[in-house]
Amino acid sequence: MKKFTNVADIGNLKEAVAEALEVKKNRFAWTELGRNKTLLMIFFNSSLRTRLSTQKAAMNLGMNVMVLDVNQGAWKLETERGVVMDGDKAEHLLEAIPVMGSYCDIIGVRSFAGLKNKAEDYEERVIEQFIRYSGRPVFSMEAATGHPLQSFADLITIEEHKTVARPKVVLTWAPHPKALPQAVPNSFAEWMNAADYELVVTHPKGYELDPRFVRPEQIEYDQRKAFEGADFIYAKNWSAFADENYGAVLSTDRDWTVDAEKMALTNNAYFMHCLPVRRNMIVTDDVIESERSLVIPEAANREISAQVVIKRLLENL
Ligand code: AN0
Ligand code: CP
Repeated sequence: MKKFTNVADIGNLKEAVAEALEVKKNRFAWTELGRNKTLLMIFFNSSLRTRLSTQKAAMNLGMNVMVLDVNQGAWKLETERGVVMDGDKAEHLLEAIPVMGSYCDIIGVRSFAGLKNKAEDYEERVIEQFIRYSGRPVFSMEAATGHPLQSFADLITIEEHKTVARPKVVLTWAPHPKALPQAVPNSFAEWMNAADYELVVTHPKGYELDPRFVRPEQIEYDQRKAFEGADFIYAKNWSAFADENYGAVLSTDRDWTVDAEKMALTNNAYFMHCLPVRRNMIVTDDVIESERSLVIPEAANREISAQVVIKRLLENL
């Protein structure tokens, strides 16, 4: 593997899950692979899970790890070419990227969608520049349009808990006070479709995702109807994707909050969320605390998905 930004990069999903379960059983079996190799993790945005699980995964492989929070202590970076840099930005990404690449063997990048310029977000300008100019294999730690390490961990978690070959998985929009990217739902849909599960996506009108990820026939606007017979409920908020209101919060209607009454419509479904989650906006306390909640094992599997990805990048150095 040369880079990891989407499901295609990981190849056969059955093989990837099998490798993940092998890694999970014996995570210190490859400590020689990463010896004297350095991972550089670059964060343009906040993180708890990605920061810790990815660092742990790299340490399991024997690597050295460096973490840079670009917005804390580094020079403010200009990302547009051709700008007269007479403002507050002291350095250009076009120098910063090859410099960062010179100190490491592999680079992980977190760079969220700005939600202001749809073309810029959906062209993945920041991570694509890292891929082009760093001279190193690059993996996404959530970029503008996808969060593949999360979706891979979600897939592992579902494979560990499913009781039928092709479970019904429901991705439900839920309310949140602030505008959030579409990265998590985009990737989740991409990976669930690649795994050939029965995917149903439910959200208020206006929240349709990129049809590259969610086919129109997979949408059910009636949330309660969507929940019927579900084996897994995956909750997430996202902002509007459509050109006319890209990045907007169209609704904060708490009638969409996942609660016990709606969970009772399912096939005793498991509840999933990538975290961080706002309780009693996205999901009620009792549902997230219930024995069917998978949020903690799901987060724990982030170490495993990251270890498989970094392991494959190391194997290809
Ligand atoms: C981010 C998002 O929705 O993309 C990160 C999720 C892993 N969430 C928030 O900013 C709350
Ligand atoms: N799920 C996830 O990526 O969490 P963080 O934003 O805390 O890394």
